[in-house]
Amino acid sequence: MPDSFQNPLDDPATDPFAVAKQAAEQLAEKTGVDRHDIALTLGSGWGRAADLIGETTATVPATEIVGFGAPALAGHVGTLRSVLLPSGKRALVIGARTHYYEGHGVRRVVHSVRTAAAAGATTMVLTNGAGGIKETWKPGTPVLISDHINLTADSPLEGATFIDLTDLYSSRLRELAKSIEPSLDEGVYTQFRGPHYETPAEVQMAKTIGGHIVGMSTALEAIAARQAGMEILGMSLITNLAAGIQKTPLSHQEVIDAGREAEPVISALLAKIVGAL
Ligand code: 8IG
Repeated sequence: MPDSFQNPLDDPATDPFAVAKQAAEQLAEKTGVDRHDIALTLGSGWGRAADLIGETTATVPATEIVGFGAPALAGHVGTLRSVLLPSGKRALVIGARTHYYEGHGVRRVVHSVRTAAAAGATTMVLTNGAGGIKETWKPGTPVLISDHINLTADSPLEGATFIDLTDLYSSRLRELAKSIEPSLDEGVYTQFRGPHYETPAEVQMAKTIGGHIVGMSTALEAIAARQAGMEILGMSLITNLAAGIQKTPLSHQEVIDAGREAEPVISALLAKIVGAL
């Protein structure tokens, strides 16, 4: 890698899968766990699930693993945790999401997913905080992602790589989640580039084309997870109604507060679901 690239993923000549393999090796070395079975990306509002799913056996700052950068937001903890589940399975908890809006390119966005796959994970749990288009969803409502619309105009796939995205958010895992919490609703996640929230007109567009949830993550990660052959469970915490659906302007602080308030409940729910995976 030339010295001019701080992160090898930023060098177009680098194979991102080779970097993910190297990252998985470093992770195995630093955690003492050779293989992980399940990986979870915990978005805003979901962080506490890491403490509830099992016993954390190792915590590694993401910056010590190749391909990961420093966290963009102070509230986004940049760690990778290895957790021993009661079932004996090993979970990799990714608290270090790189968002597309950070502008480092899609390779960096999906690096954690590819690292999890290279570490052996066959199930990818993707969670996020998001805006809701359905008026019946109050802030604090957890929702299963049933499908997505990718409005980033980008893809983690490079070159002529054609990957089927049917049943991307596993109907089997959605049914399993609903067997644990029958009141869980489902919706189509629409990934916008951000970091601005949508205009009310854009929210109406998302609604018209079949979206129910608006957010700034997850869809690109899900595509990479499918490419890696993982089974995907996606969940959104509705922290706010999308612009124009709620009558008052969106405030980042309100979003944070709603996430904080819902966190114990939804984290406990996620822990139950993970226990059944
Ligand atoms: I939290 O209303 C959260 N993230 N795009 N729109 C988009 N992302 C979000 C929103 C929202 N709320």
